[in-house]
Amino acid sequence: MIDFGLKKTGRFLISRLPLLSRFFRLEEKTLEEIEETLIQTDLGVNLTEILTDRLRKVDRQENARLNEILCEELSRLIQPLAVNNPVHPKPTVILIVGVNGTGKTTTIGKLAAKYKAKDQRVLICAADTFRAAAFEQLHIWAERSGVEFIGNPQGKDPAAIAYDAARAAQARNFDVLLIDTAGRLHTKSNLMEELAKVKRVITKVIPSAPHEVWLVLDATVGQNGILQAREFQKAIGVTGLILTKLDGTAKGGIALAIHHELNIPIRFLGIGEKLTDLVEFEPQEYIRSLLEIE
Ligand SMILES: Nc1nc2c(ncn2[C@@H]2O[C@H](COP(=O)(O)OP(=O)(O)O)[C@@H](O)[C@H]2O)c(=O)[nH]1
Ligand SMILES: [Mg+2]
Repeated sequence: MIDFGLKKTGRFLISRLPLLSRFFRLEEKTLEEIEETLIQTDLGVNLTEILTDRLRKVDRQENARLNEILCEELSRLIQPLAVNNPVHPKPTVILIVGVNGTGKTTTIGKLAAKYKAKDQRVLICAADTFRAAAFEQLHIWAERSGVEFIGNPQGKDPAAIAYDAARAAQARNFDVLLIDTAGRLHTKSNLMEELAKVKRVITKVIPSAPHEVWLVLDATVGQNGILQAREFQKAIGVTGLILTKLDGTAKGGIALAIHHELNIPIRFLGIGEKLTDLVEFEPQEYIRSLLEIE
């Protein structure tokens, strides 16, 4: 079974649903218990309601395992979303955006290592000029993952830094350019304007770029992540999501809520602080792991 960082969520579900994995008959009281428990894993009200409605209709005479019924119904509700242009021209430019502290810089380090392991030449760019330590933090991740790094510790203009990075990636034939950005400015509209500007200058250098804009969301903030995603989507457009810190929460239902509510594919999950703690999201496997089904 793939490790999606769901130990805590799985354990929570098992402890709250003593009937899980045993034979039972669906009764109204059980359904309410299931509903409450699912909401507590941050599966969201909408998805939970649809799910319990379906469970209500399951033939009550039929004996079945609760987690298997849940798995079957959830799997039907959660279908894979098409990924935006899976094959991109070189250099593939990926802009990483998100609120402060969600794990952008860490995730870039992990992504860099992943691409490098596939023999890709990777350049990572520090375009977060707001946070004082951002340059050095990304530099350390570049060394850890063994990829090239570009930035300007004195730089004040993220668009200028991103511009130089796009030029360098093109001139030096990199396969992938990952750009780190700020998650906080004096105001939200400042941040969105800055990100839009970064996006524009990249397009100036490479007309088809950025090929991806990935939004990093912290799984522990729960439903708030959905609001963040809507804001970023509206302001700059998002082609994929990365959900971090799943290892630290019993609210692993949030990935499915996000998948259900937003029409944006989740690409990766962060399941720890180490270089290798990043896995590709696969909805069906995720549901099985969530419900502790082998
Ligand atoms: N447990 C856990 N911690 C993470 C994960 N991803 C990032 N972090 C931690 O979250 C904190 C903020 O990460 P950072 O990359 O600096 O966030 P940024 O502000 O978005 O760039 C750091 O302490 C990271 O180690 C994850 O998947 N799991
Ligand atoms: Mg950062």
